[in-house]
Amino acid sequence: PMRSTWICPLPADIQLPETAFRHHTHRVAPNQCCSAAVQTIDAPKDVVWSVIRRFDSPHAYKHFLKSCRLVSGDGGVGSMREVTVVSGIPAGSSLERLEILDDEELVMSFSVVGGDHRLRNYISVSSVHEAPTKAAAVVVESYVVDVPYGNTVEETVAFVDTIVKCNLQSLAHISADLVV
Ligand code: A9S
Repeated sequence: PMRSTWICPLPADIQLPETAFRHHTHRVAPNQCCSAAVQTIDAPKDVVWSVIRRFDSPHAYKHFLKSCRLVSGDGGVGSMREVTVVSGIPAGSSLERLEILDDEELVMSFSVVGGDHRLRNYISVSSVHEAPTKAAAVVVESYVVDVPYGNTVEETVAFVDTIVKCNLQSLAHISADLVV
């Protein structure tokens, strides 16, 4: 019988406070996979955080999303949103719950609780840090998700990593533009 294990997918050599490793350590079941992406952004961390913290507005920087509406809550922890996806993606909508919104530590986390797509039990955690060279920020985003029936871990990680990296690049552009 296989049991779930605790995994931190961050590169071991990355320069981050110890708390970051804690926020990005996930419980991963045998039918799940876990990965992370890191993005340096040419903007102060508070500017980056101001974009990430808007649970009602993920389509401000996630280009695969067409619209978002809050279906419950006011944008605080426990709020639910329904996002719709742009055409060309094999999905229609996703129902998501805000799990963590920490304005002190700059950590946000949401989980996918429904929708017509294949990323069952997706959980994402994002944290914002000050880069060693001050004016810049470093964003770390990690996730856990079920490996869809008929797919491999490698396929699933490749698919999700592509979306997450794309979102982080877009976040970098939008945050940098807010500074100028
Ligand atoms: O929204 C995110 O932060 C990350 C991901 C991986 C979102 C993926 C997605 O919204 C699609 C882009 C529609 C792809 C979901 C929930 C399922 C997909 O298949």
